Amino acid sequence: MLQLRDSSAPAHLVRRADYTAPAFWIDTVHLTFDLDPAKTRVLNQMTLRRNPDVPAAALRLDGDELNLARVLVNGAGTSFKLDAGQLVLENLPEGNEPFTLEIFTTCTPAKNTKLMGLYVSNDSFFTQCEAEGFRRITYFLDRPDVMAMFTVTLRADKEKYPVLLSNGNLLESATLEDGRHSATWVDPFKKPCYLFALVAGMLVCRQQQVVSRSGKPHLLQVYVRPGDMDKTEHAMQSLIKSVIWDEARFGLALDLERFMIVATSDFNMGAMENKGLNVFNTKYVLANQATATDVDFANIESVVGHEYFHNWTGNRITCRDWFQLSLKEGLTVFRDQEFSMDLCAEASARAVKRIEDVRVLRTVQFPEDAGPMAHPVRPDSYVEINNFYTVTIYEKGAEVVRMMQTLVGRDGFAKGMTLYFARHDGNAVTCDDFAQAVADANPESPLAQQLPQFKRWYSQAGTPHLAVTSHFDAAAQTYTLNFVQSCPVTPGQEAKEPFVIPISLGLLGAASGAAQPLRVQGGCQSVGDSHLFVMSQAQESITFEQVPEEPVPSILRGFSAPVVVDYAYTDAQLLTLLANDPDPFNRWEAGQRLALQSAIKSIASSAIPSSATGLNDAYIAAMRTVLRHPTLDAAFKELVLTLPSETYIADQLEVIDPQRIHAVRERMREQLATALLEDWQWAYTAHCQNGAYQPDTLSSGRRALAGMALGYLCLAARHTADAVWPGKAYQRFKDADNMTDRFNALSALVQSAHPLSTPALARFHSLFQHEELVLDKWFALQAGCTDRAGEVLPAVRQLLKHPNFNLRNPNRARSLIFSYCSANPGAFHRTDAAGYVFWSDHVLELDAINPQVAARLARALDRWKKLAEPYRQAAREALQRVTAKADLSNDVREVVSRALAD
Ligand code: B3K
Ligand code: ZN
Repeated sequence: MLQLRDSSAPAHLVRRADYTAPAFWIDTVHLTFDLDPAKTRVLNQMTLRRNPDVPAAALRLDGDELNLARVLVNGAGTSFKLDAGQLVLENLPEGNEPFTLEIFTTCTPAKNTKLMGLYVSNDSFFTQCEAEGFRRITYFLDRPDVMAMFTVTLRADKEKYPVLLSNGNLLESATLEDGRHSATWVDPFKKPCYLFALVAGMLVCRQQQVVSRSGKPHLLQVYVRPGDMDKTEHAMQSLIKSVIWDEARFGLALDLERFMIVATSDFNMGAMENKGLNVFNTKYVLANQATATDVDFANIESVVGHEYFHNWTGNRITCRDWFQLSLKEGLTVFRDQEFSMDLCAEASARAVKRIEDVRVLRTVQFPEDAGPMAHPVRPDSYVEINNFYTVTIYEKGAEVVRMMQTLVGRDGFAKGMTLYFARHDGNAVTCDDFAQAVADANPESPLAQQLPQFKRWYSQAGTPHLAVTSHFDAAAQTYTLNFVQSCPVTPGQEAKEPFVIPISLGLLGAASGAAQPLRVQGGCQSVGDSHLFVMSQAQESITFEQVPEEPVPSILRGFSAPVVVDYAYTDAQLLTLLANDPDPFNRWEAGQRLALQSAIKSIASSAIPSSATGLNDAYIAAMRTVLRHPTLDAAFKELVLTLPSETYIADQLEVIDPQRIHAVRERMREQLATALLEDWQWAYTAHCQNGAYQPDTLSSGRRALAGMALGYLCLAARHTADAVWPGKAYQRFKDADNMTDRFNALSALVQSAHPLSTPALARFHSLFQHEELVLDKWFALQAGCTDRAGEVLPAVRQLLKHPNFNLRNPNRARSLIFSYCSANPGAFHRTDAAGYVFWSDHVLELDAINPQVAARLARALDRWKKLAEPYRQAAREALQRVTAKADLSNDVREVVSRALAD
């Protein structure tokens, strides 16, 4: 038997420009698995034919860590060779007639710690094939533009693996001799191999039938480990809502008789949209009020939706090549965002969702776009495609789709989707094809008129900056806004061309704060209170007429484009926007700008942070007004009162001193805690009772605000030596009937370093020691603690030795190591470099187990070049230490070498 170990094949840059269609098509594939953790046998029987458009002598099939036993062409033995991981067949039948190819291999799922391909988790078998994991199961044309009809037969021990699942419909099942059984599944749709899945194990399921508009019944199933059934109701409800929404909003009905979700606790990412058999990280399936927070419930709804929506955007129409990844991911994130918003009962909850999405984009994607891993939404090259499942592909990609919707309108966008499916259903296509369909369905729209220029959003990396100045002409009663756009240099892209930027605008009266009616110069009539200005040149202006007094501009309402707006707002203007802007996004944004301006001033001043003024009285007063506001809802208040994160503040600065940023922000938190003491007391008391637990937006918002208030009250208590609020927090921690309130109370104690946090943490652990997902929270809270930041690393080191810690489980590794390295800058960036040494040790240790997870951790030092000394030099040394390792994975090597590149 030939053994091939080729995962350490030398790094090879894959370029979009080199795309060629495959030389062979695979029409059908029948896979037969004899499942055994130590040695699984895979028989792969395919029919293939040559692609007459791409003549080639040899068929090259991808493979990785497979043991090859036999190759037959049309039933007879044939010559073959193995070359750079590929199985190469040169003596194939000539002509365009189909031929059969049979390949027999074995693999070792029990030793698969990469969790790509076929692996074992808690004694069950799972697969993960996207992007290139199918080649770890059998030799294949592992590329998304090769779509085949799949039949899958699974054989396994009946007692250990009573449930045998694969894509599509169950054709037959049978009991075999020697205690084994089998099941054969047929997928009625052709699909690329990255959408293949199998699951085998001891699982139970919640199931429900739904009927689509056409009257067809569909069986929905959620499979989990026995013992987790009481945590499946929310995922099932989320799935039902997803089915209904996609049909109502886009006319996209479920095309399968059976749709299954299976949860596993060992998973590299959130979930995977395999056709008809989604595999999920337990984190995005399991929830009940005792173990999951409101945020968990909301995430489950959105991830279940996301994977379900892929059934059309990704599965029915897939990507021609992996450079087109955002074709399915950007579009599907946009769809899941719209789904979550459409489910909101109140308009304010929609705005809250939009703010949360933008916050992720700005705190994670903007830094990515300004760092060494910056890449266009449609990248031009990669070494390891797994490194490109990024916030740029997903979240910025979603913003690009959102801008299209803004430019063609909601109905126009729905028409675009319809045309996209009419043209491309069943095919593997490109981002160009999608944009073309939306434009063609809306020929009069600004999108259609400027399509080639609009598509620069796909090709140019970097976050555009919009410098805005204003001019008020009192005599003429005109108000002009001048816009100048620019985009910073990114790796491999020196010069940028102007983007098409939809800018939603409004004007408020400076004194009254009232929304001003808008009359655009050159336009014929009033356009109401809000105007969409579509900028396409490097510099452009817009003039409003009949403006009696100098107004306050509300720019980029709803965050209508993923850009940075630079406008020299005065504090007074921002206070006007914060109090009055009818656009809730910009209302929130005004508060963020005020806090940011104070933070930046304090960071730049020479005063030591503890005596720096930090937040001014006007800001504090404005926050009090928001907190006590009679009609704003609690979720929105909580967002306004949340200070910009350390990462977001850092992203605004040329040179980053993480300890100074941390100290300034902590000082601001103390100020908010003490200056608003009575207001927090009122807020807690007014929001802490919420009746029977429901994870709806309204009561989630109330719990979030009560949690924030309790956090600030415990922080304030530290300075006043007050024992009452920590005592109340401990009591609430003990008595809470739901995880949100319980965890918020625990956090309040931990984040204020109160002595009661020690018994509380111990109690929490003993209560939930058998709940993996809750233990993740326990680890993450301690690793992410921002108080007494210097003490976090020793605590993390201690927790590494905890019996519940397991580096092989990605959720656990993320909960401890990532929470420290990537989510706690004040504790991670130490002057003694110990945080970076810890980081490099763990990147290397994880790389030997699971390169994909290691490469994510490696990104924690992306922005090292912006660090002040001594951090910068120490970070460089840590990166160099990682690159010096000889047998580093391509995944990690690509990330660290891009970080170190000049
Ligand atoms: N498509 C998968 C992600 C696969 C990641 C591979 N490294 C989940 C999703 O985006 O829905
Ligand atoms: Zn996705």
